[in-house]
Amino acid sequence: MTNEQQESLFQQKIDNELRIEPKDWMPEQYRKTLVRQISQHAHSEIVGMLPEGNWITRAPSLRRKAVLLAKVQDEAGHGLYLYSAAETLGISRDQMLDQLHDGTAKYSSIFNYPTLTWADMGAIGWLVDGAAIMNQVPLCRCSYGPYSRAMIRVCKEESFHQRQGYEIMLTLANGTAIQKKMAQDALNRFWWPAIMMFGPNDDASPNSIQSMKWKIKRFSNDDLRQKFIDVTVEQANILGLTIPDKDLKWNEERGHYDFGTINWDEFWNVVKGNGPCNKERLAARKNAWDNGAWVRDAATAHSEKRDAKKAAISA
Ligand code: FAQ
Repeated sequence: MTNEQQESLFQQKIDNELRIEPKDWMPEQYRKTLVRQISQHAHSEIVGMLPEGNWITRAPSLRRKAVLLAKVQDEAGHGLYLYSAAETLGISRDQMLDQLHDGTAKYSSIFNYPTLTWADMGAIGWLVDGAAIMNQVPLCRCSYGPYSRAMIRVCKEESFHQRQGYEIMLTLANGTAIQKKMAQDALNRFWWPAIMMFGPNDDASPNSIQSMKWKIKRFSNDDLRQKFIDVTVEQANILGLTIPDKDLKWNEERGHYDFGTINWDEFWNVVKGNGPCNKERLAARKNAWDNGAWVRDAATAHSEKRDAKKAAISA
């Protein structure tokens, strides 16, 4: 079969909503796109543990601490499912982590902002996990089998995360004047970075057209951003908080909210490594990797010893 025939069969499979599995033939660019997206997604989950990890020891009650701890552990789990899904494409976890540590792989811009108050745990759950769900539910139907299956469990857990954040915001918004102010301040700081999570506008998104043809992405960056804004405005109204966008207005004709201009200079600055916490986040990850070297070495030595014992018994 020629390469063109293989490509055409591959596209037919995708058009017919069949899943592509690890051992199936796939174009090299499809494999590369998935490695890029899935590994960046995995890195986002584990770097995303850091801003919240910062608050585990300072959660205001035992209940809040237990819930936050469970959420952060879920994020570690998401990272592991996603690294495993990417490994089925022929890249090792060590290679992916090298790419994170040397800055060649990206992770979500949102995790380069600091978490200054407890209300930030509410804003992250409500807005960041809310945006993550909007982006990730369609990924449950991604054409690549291992990624789509991993996303089903991730999304179930993300919806618990979103609710824990919203509940924190609801409690603060109905609390004292100072608590409400704290919630508003967190919304002010996280709103724009959260809507940047969806990536550049469609006309500045080099990967979208091909990724949509391959059904890796089902919706464009702008479509998902709009959906997120439309549902979140209503949630902010229930909280009695104000979204920090003076241009936010219902557009009857479009059936959507119009919103203000996103500061793309800020976005690209953060993506390029110059956000408020990029250096701190990367240093924390590298440190964790170096400090964990003895655990990886011990596990490898144990497994070699076990294999050697088995081999000696069967000899
Ligand atoms: N940050 O052509 P596109 C979470 C890059 S998980 C940094 O539109 P694409 C859970 C993009 O990589 C959050 N870089 O790219 C949680 C590309 O660069 P490259 C992560 C960004 O891939 C919650 C370039 O810009 N979610 O939050 C960003 O088609 C709370 C051009 O962009 C995922 O990873 C950004 N925001 O669309 C954890 C979901 N946006 O690679 C802890 C899966 C774009 O060519 C606490 N990923 N870039 O050098 C996706 O859906 C897609 O990859 C997009 C980007 C939509 C993120």
